[in-house]
Amino acid sequence: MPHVEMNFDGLVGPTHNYAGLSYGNVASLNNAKGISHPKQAAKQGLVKMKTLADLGISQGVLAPQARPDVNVLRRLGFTGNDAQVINKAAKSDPILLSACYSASSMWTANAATVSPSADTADGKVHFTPANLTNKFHRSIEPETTGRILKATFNDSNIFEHHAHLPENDHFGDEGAANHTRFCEGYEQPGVELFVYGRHAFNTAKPAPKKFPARQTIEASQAVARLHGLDEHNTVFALQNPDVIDQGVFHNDVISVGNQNVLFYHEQAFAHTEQVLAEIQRKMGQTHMHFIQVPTEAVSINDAVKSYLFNTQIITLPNGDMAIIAPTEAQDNEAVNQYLTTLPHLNTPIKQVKFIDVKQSMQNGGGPACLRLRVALKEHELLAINPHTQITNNKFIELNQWVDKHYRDELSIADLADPNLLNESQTALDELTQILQLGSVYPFQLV
Ligand code: SUG
Repeated sequence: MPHVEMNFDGLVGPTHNYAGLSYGNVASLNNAKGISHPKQAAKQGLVKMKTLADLGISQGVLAPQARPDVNVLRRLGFTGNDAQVINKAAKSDPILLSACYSASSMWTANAATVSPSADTADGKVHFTPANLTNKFHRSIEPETTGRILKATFNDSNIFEHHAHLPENDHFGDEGAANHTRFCEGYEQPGVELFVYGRHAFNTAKPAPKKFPARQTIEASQAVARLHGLDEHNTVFALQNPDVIDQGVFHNDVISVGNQNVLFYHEQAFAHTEQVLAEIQRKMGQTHMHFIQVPTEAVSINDAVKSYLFNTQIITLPNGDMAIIAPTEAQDNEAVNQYLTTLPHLNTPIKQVKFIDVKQSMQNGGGPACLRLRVALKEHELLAINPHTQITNNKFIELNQWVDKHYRDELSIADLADPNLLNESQTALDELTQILQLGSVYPFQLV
């Protein structure tokens, strides 16, 4: 196997809950305060990883974050031992407590932006954790994300890890959710598409009116600079502000790419023709397949509900592409009809596979949100921490670990229970041994 694009899925953490924290994300708001099922959520995620591994795709796992984040609660003035901090926060600000409990790090498309070595000036694979400034519960992820990435890609001759961008909305960065890469073969130089929702320093430019644009062009440009990309291998595209206002809070809710394919909704970008022309020009000899889904086939509302574009397009070992869609896409009549015809159109996509990630979907996280893509050459693949790869044994071991530590159900009221912190820390401490990550969590660093 000379080169691959690996998917690193986020393992759903033990405190998975529905707190309604993401204004602009329709599913998160609709399911606010519902009962969550952490054990089922983690198992759905593991089955997804195993399904891809069984299809012949290299699959890895990224550890979740330690929650609740008691250090943040302390920074915000809650005092005493861990149990007292939680008790006090539960009484005086339960919404803040739920934010500090969020298992949102499962959506590893937001963990970082990754540029493969074929694209970067120094020939290293570059990682920049996303600062996620737009949502408080997510803005507390990047430091631990950085440590988990370093423990997973732990060879500094091969992997370059940057600090997350300055923590201000001007540099709001949501990572790979707004980034996709086109290439002929994964090991060959590609073109990286950065999609942004607004200009921070130039407020005269178009921007959504209702929901926030989480990604700025300033952030996208900074990441490209850090990664040693330049004009010839980058395209910056403005997301259509009107669709952000309809619930498309990340570009990966409205478009997805793989190799020479861009699968996108007609309304995804502000200047579609220009964007497509620039991608094709920069791809040179490689013929791009631009698969446009018209509004008359699938409305924005159906796209947002079904996550048709939050699918993973993967290249199977035989060279065909498959689309991995959530079962919600099958349940939606218009979308299911579209997906039934897609393999018969003249495109590289030949198969559709549905997977059940409902627990994540109810917080607005589909198959593509749950994974971070890392294109790797053979020697780079060998340099990854091998314990983070999903094999049959690792799948069994992680399922046993979930069975041992996770609750079946969690309500928002349950978050007031300090035992949940102990359970979570015990589980994660054991996980760092299973994945051989060393000490990555704040509670392990003291
Ligand atoms: O940031 N939901 C996440 C979903 C992220 C999806 N990622 C991508 N599209 N790549 C978010 O909005 C909801 C948490 C809550 O409400 O409990 C949440 O954080």
